[in-house]
Amino acid sequence: MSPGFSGRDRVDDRRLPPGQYLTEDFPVLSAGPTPRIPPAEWEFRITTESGQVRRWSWPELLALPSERPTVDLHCVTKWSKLGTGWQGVSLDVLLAEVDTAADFALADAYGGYTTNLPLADLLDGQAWIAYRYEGEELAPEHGGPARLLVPHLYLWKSAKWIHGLTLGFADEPGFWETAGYHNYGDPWREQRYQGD
Ligand SMILES: Nc1nc2c(c(=O)[nH]1)N[C@H]1C(S)=C(S)[C@@H](COP(=O)(O)O)O[C@H]1N2
Ligand SMILES: [Mo]
Repeated sequence: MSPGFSGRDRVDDRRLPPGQYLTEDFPVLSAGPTPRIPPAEWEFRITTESGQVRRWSWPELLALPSERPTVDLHCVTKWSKLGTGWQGVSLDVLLAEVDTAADFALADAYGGYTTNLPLADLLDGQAWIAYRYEGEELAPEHGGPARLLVPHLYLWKSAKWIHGLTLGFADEPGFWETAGYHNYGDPWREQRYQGD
């Protein structure tokens, strides 16, 4: 049997964006040390364009309705991991509680990491504040206690140790976007670097 002959492999090929390879393990990619945030001190906040701040404590986040998405992950360093299982709160639920007409979001993480996205990419079932992975608490090295999960974009957009979102009308580049990575990062259009 040649590789790629079975139905299963063909399905996997269709789920693999251009230039990516499949991996079974879950690599850790962090630009700095892993912050340790005690849940009692953790909070998630959304700051709107008018300067209003909506905050959720850890128990408040856990009390919100959650979803269990199964998604494919695509890292710009070219590994993809298919069918990963998460639990978290949809950004639709959180953003419904703020009054905004903003076009862009800048996500910021404990430790200082930032990444920017159009607000539309956080809506309509496309993004979560994820706090469980494959039935377990999310490990600190993968962003625990909670991370942003935006699987339709390259994984650098999924800020680990998420702390908040700042909403506005200007698109402010984040950590990797300032360093030359693509502003949007669609893996299916292979938007790795500025100019792709
Ligand atoms: N806070 C923070 N989030 C981050 C990063 C980081 O360095 N700091 N790295 C990003 C990159 S480049 C990738 S590929 C993924 C890696 O997630 P993982 O370590 O869980 O595989 O996290 C993203 N989120
Ligand atoms: Mo990455």
